[in-house]
Amino acid sequence: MNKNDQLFTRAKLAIPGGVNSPVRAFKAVGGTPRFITRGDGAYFWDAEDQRYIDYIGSWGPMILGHRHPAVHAAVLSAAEQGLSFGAPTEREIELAEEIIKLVPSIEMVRLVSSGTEAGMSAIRLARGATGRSKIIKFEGCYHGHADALLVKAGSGLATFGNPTSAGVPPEVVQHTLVLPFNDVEALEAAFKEHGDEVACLMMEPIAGNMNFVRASVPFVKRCRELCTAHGALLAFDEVMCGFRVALGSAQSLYAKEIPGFEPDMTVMGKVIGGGMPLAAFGGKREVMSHLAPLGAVYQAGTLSGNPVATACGLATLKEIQKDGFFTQLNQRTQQLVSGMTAAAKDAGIPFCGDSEGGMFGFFFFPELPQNYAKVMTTDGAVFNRFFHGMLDQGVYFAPALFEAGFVSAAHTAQDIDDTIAAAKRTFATL
Ligand code: KE4
Repeated sequence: MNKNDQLFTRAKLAIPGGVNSPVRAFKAVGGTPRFITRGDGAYFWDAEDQRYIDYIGSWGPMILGHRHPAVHAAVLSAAEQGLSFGAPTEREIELAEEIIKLVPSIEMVRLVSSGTEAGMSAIRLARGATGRSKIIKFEGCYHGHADALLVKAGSGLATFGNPTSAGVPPEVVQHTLVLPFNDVEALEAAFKEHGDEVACLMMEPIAGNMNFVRASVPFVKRCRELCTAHGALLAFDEVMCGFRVALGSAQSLYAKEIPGFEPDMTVMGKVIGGGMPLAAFGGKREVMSHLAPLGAVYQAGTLSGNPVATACGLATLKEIQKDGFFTQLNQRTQQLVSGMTAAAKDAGIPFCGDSEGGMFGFFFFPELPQNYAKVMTTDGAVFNRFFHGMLDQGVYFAPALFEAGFVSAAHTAQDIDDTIAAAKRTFATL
């Protein structure tokens, strides 16, 4: 048994499934998960000291690549001052101000420690602010594992083919309407029947938990109009897209197509923490003012706004604002997707992909799927053979069909070319 096998055997004795988050267990793709010892730039190394080009980036946070000097310097110097105080610090204000500056729809923001916590809190806030109970989410979208949102989630659950989680009592999800993504008709019907009971509609603008499925512009426009018409709050879950697909996040891309478009609330995570436990939810002042200690909606957290995490997040947000950052990241990611698509074509394999900023997805289909039902028809066996073919050549893609991939600023044109060459060789084996 090699070191990864040994570690996995040991891990499974002490930790359920040997992992602290299900998708890491390789259950969907088979084989032994790689136990990572260190990362540097676009790469990380496993317990066998095997190097991989990393296209996970911790599922989004590592947009600068691993061990960015300015980020590590900021984290180490913050740590020198103390790890956590449970009292307000100036850096929390700085990070809040930075998020507000970069995402104009956000007038106030609350920092928390995970995307799940941010999404769960946003739902409670929407319900408290509107006095309503119903929420709308979409099949294939994942907003963290809070009970009310764990219904037909598109991340780990969909990979296990289990549309709802055990342990969620039916009464907890009775207020959660799950609609097909990109389906305006179903949306209209739901609002027609329940519109005035809906507290909020939560959506991933680009569904990275279905690999990579864009909400169409007409669909987003209709979500906005119907929420406005019925007094429901539109919540954009940008935990994955936030500061990843564009500096202004996904909502800035839709605002280019829909004049004046803004969500009422935004949920963020991943990149804003730069790899440390930090997430956030924000929105209009009159909505956010319902939050304790100002208002009646309770929400709290021991490590919320943690001083080391905020230093990491601030240093990360500083770097992504540098000239040309997203232009180059966009180019690199597009180079990857078009190179792989061309290689698949040459091998006669149905394949398509899409990308925005540093986020990408690909499918073994001739054209991009628009919803969860279509994504579910993917041939998982082909995907799994592709995944392992690339892994064996030192290229680490998401170990699950329903996950997006991520390119960092540290990935060079050579890394992309090497990845495409590895894909050529792998396609030939399919
Ligand atoms: P966390 O609680 O994992 O920080 O965030 C939950 C979440 C909320 N919203 C969106 C759009 C998300 O993508 C996520 C988390 N994404 C998964 C990957 N699909 C995290 C990886 C994992 O579960 O291990």
